This record gives sequence, structure tokens and C-alpha cells, in this order.
Amino acid sequence: MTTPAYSLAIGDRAYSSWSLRGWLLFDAFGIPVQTRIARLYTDELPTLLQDFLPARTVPALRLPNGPAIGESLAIAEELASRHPAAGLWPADPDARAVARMLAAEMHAGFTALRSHCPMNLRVSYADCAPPPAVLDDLDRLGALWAWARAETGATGDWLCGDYSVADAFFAPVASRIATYNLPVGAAAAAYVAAHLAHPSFRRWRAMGMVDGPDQDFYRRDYPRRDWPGPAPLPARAVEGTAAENPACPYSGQPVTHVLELDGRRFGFCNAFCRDKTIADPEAWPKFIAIYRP
Ligand SMILES: N[C@@H](CCC(=O)N[C@@H](CS)C(=O)NCC(=O)O)C(=O)O
Repeated sequence: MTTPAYSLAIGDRAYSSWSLRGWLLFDAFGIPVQTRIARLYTDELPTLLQDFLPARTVPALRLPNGPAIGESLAIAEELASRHPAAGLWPADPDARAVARMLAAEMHAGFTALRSHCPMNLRVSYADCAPPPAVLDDLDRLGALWAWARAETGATGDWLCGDYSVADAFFAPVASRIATYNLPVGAAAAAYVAAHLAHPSFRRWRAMGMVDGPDQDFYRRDYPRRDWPGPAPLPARAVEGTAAENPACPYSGQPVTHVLELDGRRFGFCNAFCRDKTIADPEAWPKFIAIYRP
């Protein structure tokens, strides 16, 4: 008998910061999930959420053969209870307490940063003239992150040792600091860089680059700069179905859409999977397995 899957309702990947948190709780911890996406600011969202009542926002999670729950923090706790070996929270009790405090403060706070700098993974601005309240939020983040490292003795990329729920909760903040080129100290900048390079974050962003039209609500006229995260390999879409791989690396289905990289042609079974691969080829292990066998 196959285990029934978790079903996760999400919004536009480029813009829905809470959906990113919810999805990272699965992808970054190796827990399989089926996603159902709806466009923010359209009727799609309330329609999708009809299947996830009483949740009113995304992410919303339908438990296998069970109820639906909303609220990213509740989803984190529920997954941690159901998957104790996945390491969502640090194993050390003191580090776990620190991680819980971080996630809770993120869940409740940083409203100035969140409203002045809404998450937008499709652009990178040189400056956004952050007002004092945003600078206060950035100071608080820097202090909180330094406190977590001092308290837990974490010396690597993540705040409490291994990547935990606390880090997943700060991923959208890291993306905002990158997108809006916000001023932070060296330690915070290194933490942001670690998020931009995290494989799960790269996969989400790659999908977010191509999974729907730009939303006007998030448009800003700030000067642009290059995305400060890892630069994608230079792949591009090409016509035809001729490809060096006989079947889609993700589904095993016949090739219908092709990309070109380094003069080589690779095929996929639909436009979305081809285009998410073009957006960041190195984010996709099954593609890299055929590109660099
Ligand atoms: N406290 C919620 C916040 C979720 C949230 O605000 N999600 C936004 C998208 S990022 C949403 O669903 N907005 C649609 C709406 O409020 O109608 C959580 O932790 O999951």
C-alpha cells in the first residue's frame, strides 16, 4: 500500500513568502509533498482553499487521510512531530528552544520589513530607500541571528547548527535583503548568501521565475542590479524535440520541450519542467545527472 501524500496549497512562488516557508518544511527536510498552486489576488486562491478549510491563507496543508491545517508555524510543529528523524528542530534542547523563539518571532513580527519590501524573487534592486522602521527590523534581525549563534555555538551556515525550521522561516527575509539590497553586517550578509545558495531555495526560486505572470502589486521602480545569488548556467529554450536524453529526466515521459546548454540539447515532457530547469539548471539533481553523468 502506498502512503497517502501530504497536499500543500501554495500561492505564486515568486511572491508568496509564507508559501515558501511552508514548502521548505518539506523539501529541505526530505519529506515528499504534492503542491497545489493558486494565484494570489485572484479567485483561484479562495477556490483552492475550499479544499483546505478552515485554513484561510497559504500555505495550507491537508494531512494524509486527515484534517487540513493552516499557519506555517502549526505546519512546522506537526511535521516535526510526525517526522522526528527529519531534523526540523535541533536535537539539542537548548538549541531547539532558541530555534523555536526565532521562528515564533519571525511568524509574529518584522512587519515594517515585510510591508516595505514584499518578497519578489524575480527582481533585484540596487536600492529601495529603506525607512527607519525597516532599518530597525534589520538591526533586530542581526542581533537575533548573532544571539542564536552565540547561544547555540553554531559556526556554520545556519543559526542553530544544522538547517532547521528557524532557517526556513528566515529564508524569505534573506531573499528580501538580497532583492532590495538592504544594509546588513558581514555575518548577516553571509547568512543571506547561504540561503540564496541552498538547493531547496534555488529550486523554489527557479520555479518562481517561470510559473506565472508578474503580479502588478509587487512592481517597484527602483534601479535594478544583478541577482546576488549563484548565477545560473546559460541555458535557453529551443524549438523541436530532438534531444540527447530519450525521456524527461523528471517523469520518464517522452520529450516535448527542449533546452540548449553548452551546445547540447536536453528534453523534458512539458514547458514548465523545461523552463524551471532553464531558470537554474544546477538546482535540479535529476537534470545534473544527465548533464554531468
Ligand atoms: N500566519 C500565516 C500567514 C499566511 C499568509 O498571510 N499567506 C498569504 C500569502 S503569502 C495569503 O494567503 N494571503 C491571501 C489572503 O490573505 O487572502 C502563516 O503563518 O501561514
